[in-house]
Formats: sequence, structure tokens, C-alpha cells
Amino acid sequence: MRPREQEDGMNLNLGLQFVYVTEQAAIAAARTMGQGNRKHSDHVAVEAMRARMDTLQMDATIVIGEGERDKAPMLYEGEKVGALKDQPDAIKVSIAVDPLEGTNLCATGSANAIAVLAASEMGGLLQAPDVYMEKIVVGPTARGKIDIEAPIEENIKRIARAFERDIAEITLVVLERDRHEDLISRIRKAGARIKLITDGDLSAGIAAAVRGTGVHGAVGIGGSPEGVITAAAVRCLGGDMQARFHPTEPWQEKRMSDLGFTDFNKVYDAEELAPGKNLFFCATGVTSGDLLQGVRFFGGGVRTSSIFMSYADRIIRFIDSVYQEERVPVSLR
Ligand code: VTB
Repeated sequence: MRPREQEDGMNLNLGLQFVYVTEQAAIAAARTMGQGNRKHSDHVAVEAMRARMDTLQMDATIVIGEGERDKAPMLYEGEKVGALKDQPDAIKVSIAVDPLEGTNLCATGSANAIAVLAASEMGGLLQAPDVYMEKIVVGPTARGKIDIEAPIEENIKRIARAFERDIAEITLVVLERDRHEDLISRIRKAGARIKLITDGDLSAGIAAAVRGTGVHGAVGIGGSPEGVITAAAVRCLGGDMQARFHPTEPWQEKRMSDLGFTDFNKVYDAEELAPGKNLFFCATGVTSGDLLQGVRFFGGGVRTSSIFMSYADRIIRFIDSVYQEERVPVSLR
């Protein structure tokens, strides 16, 4: 395969370095697994991610991070990261991070906590306000079939038809929240299967876009930052996603307007959420889940499982890393 042109410097070599960043965040968080302190777990993941990011040869800006500067001391929106900060000739990168997606999951040792990052050329990731977002995510099989404005029953029918299955063989993931009471009962009435999750609709969205996870769609209201990062993964995977902001408080509407989002009913697709031409996505498992194994500590080392995707290179890589503290024998799994 001919190497693609890389006029903006966003090449595969740089992309792969981001795996190191999520691996380090995952290892740091995994050391705190089950300690019941979600803030601490998040904090160590953020610190590890921030430190690794600064070793990369780039001039990067965080567009989705831990919040605004006054709330988040590190990885806040607008923060510059990278070893070549503000250097005119350096590769310019926009970055969206969720150093620990599912802080509660890690704090309780539950499945599906991940460390995740999406990167693109400047402007390739929507700088979304941190308000709720209604989402529907499917994989390539049901691409073009979803419509967030149609009733859930209709979407289920179309997904089932795309998979050539009975509705009873379709599984949707939904965050277990009071706000989803009606959605859940309608999915149940329609006859589809539901996987209720306590947290982590980002990893649910990725699972929906990958064949073989047993999940055919992820629906419901979660965070917008998670939505943008999901969109980057969905584009790399050739899946489909629709979303719309769902502000619930007046200050959230104000925040949206301040950022220039005036049409609150606008439906966004994956390409509008993550329009980048050079998108990279990587996630490392903190605790084991549908897609990735969690961090495993063994005498003399640590093992991580990650997924890396490059939109332009059309590459999906599953990367297993062993960090050796001593040169102990390494096994296949
Ligand atoms: C959402 C979801 C995330 O937290 O942001 C959720 O997108 C918070 O929702 O994946 P609530 O306010 O209802 O708790 C996660 O589940 C984990 O960060």
C-alpha cells in the first residue's frame, strides 16, 4: 500500500504514539481499581496522560478535556500539550481525551473502564460543550438506517432488518438512569434485548460499532464530550451515529449559546462531530470489558490491551503491550 500524503504531518507514526499515552493512563488508573475513590482514580489517569503527552513531537491543543481551566488543573480545554508547544514548524494537533472513562467503574472494579483519546488535525474534533447529548450509535451493518428523530421502535426495526434478524435477537446498550425509564420500557415492549450499564456509554458506542461484541446499538442520553470521542471511533470503524445536544439547565443553554451553538435541536452525524480527515483514536482497557482486556499486573511487569484506529490509513490495530520491570518470561496471554 502506498503511504498516504502527510502534508499536515499527521502520520501513522505520530498516531501510534498515542497508544503509549492511553496505556500509561490505564496502568495508573488500574493501580487504584476498587479503592472506591473515583476522583483519585481519575486524577492519576489525568497525570499519567498529561506527562506522556508532553513527550510527543507535536504542538497540540486539548479541545475536549477535563473541563474548563478553573475547574481542571490539567488537560483543560485550550491547554497546550506536546514537546513542541507553540513551535511554528511543529505538527499541529487537536486532542480530545477521557483519561478515565467510567471513573465509577474503576473505583468499584467493574467492567468496561477505559482510558481513551482521539486526535486530529486542527479543527477535526467539535469543541462540544459539556452538556448532555442524546445519541444513537450502530456499526457498519446498520449504517444509514438510523434516525434519531424517529421513534425508538422504528430504529429497532430498521437495525433488525439490517442484521437480517428478529427483533428479539437485537441487543441495545442503555445507561441505567431514571431519565431512560421510558426509553427502556419501550425497547422492552418492542421485544429487543437490553444491556443496562451503570456507566460508560463511550465504550458501549464502540462495542456497538464492532461486530462480534454481541451489541448492535447504543442509545440514550450521556455526555457530549464522550459523544465527540465516540464519533471519532465510529468514523474509523465505518459505523453510524446521530446525536443532539440535550441541555437540562438554563446555564447549560447559556454555555451552548456562548460557544456558538444556537440550534438546540440540530441533529449531528459522526462526520459533524468529528470532521477530521486525519483522525486517530485509541483506547486502553483499565478493567476488562466487551472489547478490551483490563490492565494485568504480574510479578515483574504489566500487560495492557488497546485498540488503535487511523481513519486515513484505514487501520485498526489491537495492541497488546508488556511493560517489563524485570525480564521475566512472557506468556501468550
Ligand atoms: C455520561 C456518560 C459517561 O458518565 O457522561 C455519564 O457519557 C454521566 O451521566 O460514559 P450521569 O450524569 O447520568 O451520571 C459516564 O457514564 C461515565 O463517565
